[in-house]
Amino acid sequence: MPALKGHAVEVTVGDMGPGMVSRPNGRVPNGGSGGHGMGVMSLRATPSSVPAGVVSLQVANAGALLHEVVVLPLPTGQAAGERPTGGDGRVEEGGTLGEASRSCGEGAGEGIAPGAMAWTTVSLPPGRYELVCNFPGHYLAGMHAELDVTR
Ligand SMILES: [Cu+2]
Repeated sequence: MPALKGHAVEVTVGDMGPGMVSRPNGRVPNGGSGGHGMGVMSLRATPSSVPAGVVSLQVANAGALLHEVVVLPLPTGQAAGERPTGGDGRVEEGGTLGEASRSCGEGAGEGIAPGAMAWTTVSLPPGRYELVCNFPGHYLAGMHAELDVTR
């Protein structure tokens, strides 16, 4: 990965792997509902708050499935995870500010392979943002995190 500009945000995406969603009793450990039988997935960003300006997202896929990270504005009064999903299990991507979905590369691609990294550099004004994985069902399975940009 090349040296990235601006404030770095490390993002780790993950899932419990396909083995965890096909158990004989059809239940997911820890009682997670997991939406659409996709199991429990996660998206974590560190730090969760950065100063306004140039921000570089460095995404590591620690899971067993393809993932991505899309940056969306978070409307006033809405928390991460509250975005409505359509029948395709995805959220609206209107107003997307950036995306990291290219294995071992920058910007938009076909998804980040298991074990691979991806990155993107965006310029963010102060505000609240949500990082999401918009592969079908992944948002409902827990792949969202708030990112706050301060003045
Ligand atoms: Cu995902």
